[in-house]
Amino acid sequence: MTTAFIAIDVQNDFCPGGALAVNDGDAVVAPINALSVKYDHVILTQDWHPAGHSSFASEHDGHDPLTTITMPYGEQTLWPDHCVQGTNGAMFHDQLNIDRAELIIRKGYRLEVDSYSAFFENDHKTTTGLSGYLNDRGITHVVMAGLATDFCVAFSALDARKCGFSCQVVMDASRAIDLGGSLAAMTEAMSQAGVSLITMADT
Ligand code: VGL
Ligand code: ZN
Repeated sequence: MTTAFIAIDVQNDFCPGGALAVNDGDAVVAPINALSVKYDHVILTQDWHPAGHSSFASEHDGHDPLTTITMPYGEQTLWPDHCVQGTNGAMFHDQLNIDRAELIIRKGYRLEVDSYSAFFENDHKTTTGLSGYLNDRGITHVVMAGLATDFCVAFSALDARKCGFSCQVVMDASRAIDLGGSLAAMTEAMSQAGVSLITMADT
């Protein structure tokens, strides 16, 4: 079995002080650095939005951050402006060790559609190319951790299963936004989909 470790969105804007700070978000850096030397292959994802991205509440008059709207592709949560291409907020946390990363998948760069998952944008159709990349390289198993457990990590894990990969999520190397019960709902969805929810002690 060939395994890739995928570190999801360990970026300044998801860490304390950032535009979309996840509680305790920077606590994932040390365990993720430890995980990144345990597996054959390392991949990073980077949330990478153009200014004025359609997932930003600031683009929708009268709509506040952390509310939802209906987009042509379905329900979309609106966020504060975050991870704008080229800004400091979009950079990886400066303590994240990215030396072993073989691939960086950037996502959310199309103005009209958001992308939580490392595999597909939120229309659940437009591919990032990751599935093909993993298949081409003979990688059959993925281990994931990062930010945020209930959004980009969970959507990536569910899509990994849809694409036929076995998948583990290292829960204590991830932190959640937890919006309206999203952590419990997405944890249940991952379990139902056959994602193994593990801890650092299991790795
Ligand atoms: C994320 C909300 C918006 C994430 C990215 O990385 O979980 N969440 N963009
Ligand atoms: Zn985003």
